[in-house]
Amino acid sequence: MEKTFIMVKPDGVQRNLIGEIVQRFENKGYTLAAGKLMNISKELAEEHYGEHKDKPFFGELVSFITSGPVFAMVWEGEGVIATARKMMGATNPQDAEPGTIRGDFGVQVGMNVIHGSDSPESAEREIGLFFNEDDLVSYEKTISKWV
Ligand code: RTP
Ligand code: MG
Repeated sequence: MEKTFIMVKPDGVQRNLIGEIVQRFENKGYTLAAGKLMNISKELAEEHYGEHKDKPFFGELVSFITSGPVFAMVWEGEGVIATARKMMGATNPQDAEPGTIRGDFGVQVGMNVIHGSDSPESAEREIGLFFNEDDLVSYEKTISKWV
């Protein structure tokens, strides 16, 4: 089954949005496969956001994502990679539609509450950076046939 890496960023944790965000993915019909509250090291942050290493905001991005605990998760379900991106909304919360997570909870591009993998390749890479294979729990929800 398709899996994606989702992370509540330090601003989301500080603002008590872990429950809200988990709830949205549960309500949608996706299944939580793994989750942990953790601090990200500078090394992991630089690796995770490696594609942005030459961007002017890279330093700020790494310092923000390491500034406090994040809640890292793996969510599973049909089309979850692309659908999670829609649920998150545009990168800049001021461009994100109301009803999306960033549209409902964010203001600044540098503090946009949530991260989600942007492709199947990113999802596989990011899940591997944050979780071991045996952290992922595989189970069937009896409600699945109704979603
Ligand atoms: P993310 O990787 O965090 O899920 O966000 P994204 O795919 O929507 O956006 P991406 O282009 O990957 O950018 C990664 C993060 O960098 C910060 N950013 N700051 N100051 C700026 O102009 C700027 N542009 C991007 C954002 O926090 C974005 O989430
Ligand atoms: Mg990205």
